Amino acid sequence: MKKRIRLSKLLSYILRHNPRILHTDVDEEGYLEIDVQEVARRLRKLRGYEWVREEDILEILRNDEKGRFEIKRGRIRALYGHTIKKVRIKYEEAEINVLFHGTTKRKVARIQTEGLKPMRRNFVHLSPNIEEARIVGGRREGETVILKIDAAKMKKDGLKIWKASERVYLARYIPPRYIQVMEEETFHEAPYNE
Ligand code: HQG
Repeated sequence: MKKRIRLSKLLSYILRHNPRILHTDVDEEGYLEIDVQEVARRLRKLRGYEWVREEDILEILRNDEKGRFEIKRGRIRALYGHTIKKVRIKYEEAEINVLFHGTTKRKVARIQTEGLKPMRRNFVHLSPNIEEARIVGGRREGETVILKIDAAKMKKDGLKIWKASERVYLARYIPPRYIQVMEEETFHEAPYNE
């Protein structure tokens, strides 16, 4: 794997799940308690990361194509994906009618009976279009299935959905009645949110 991607994945892991790797913690907004310069210094102590400079981290944070990170006053955070329970980021509410969730075929029956759950993370993660959902589902082994979520109906019923980045939306839980399993033949009906 390329050095840059390796570092990006490590930063995601630290910020979302395990800041203790850098002998520090995140606050309730998800920001790491040490600044980027100190992050670089501590990363260099890890085997395989002796090359990391502050600029390498900044470049990854600023150019991440999925909007994974944010930096404020020299401190960094992940914007979604957390398993750390105390992290409570203030997201804006989503203005979107339809969302998608990419998963694998073997999970579908359970999702249809019990709904979409956050599992180990703090939120259920959703995509604004089918292409994105396909990438998410495709990370896992097995046939990808795309679920269509009626976000407009959820909102009408008082259930909240938030926007974490241009490519990632979040919900606490999606009850089965808002979930529809998509068949390949209906994919051409997209785009839905224009
Ligand atoms: C499934 C990555 C059985 C769910 C991605 C998923 C995303 C259920 C898995 C982001 C279930 C959880 C998050 C139920 C949900 N029964 N299975 N009731 N409810 N599931 O990794 O959405 O590149 O926590 O379908 O691209 O796959 O890292 O969620 O398969 O944006 O930035 O349980 O992480 O972003 O898996 O991925 P995950 P996810 P990054």
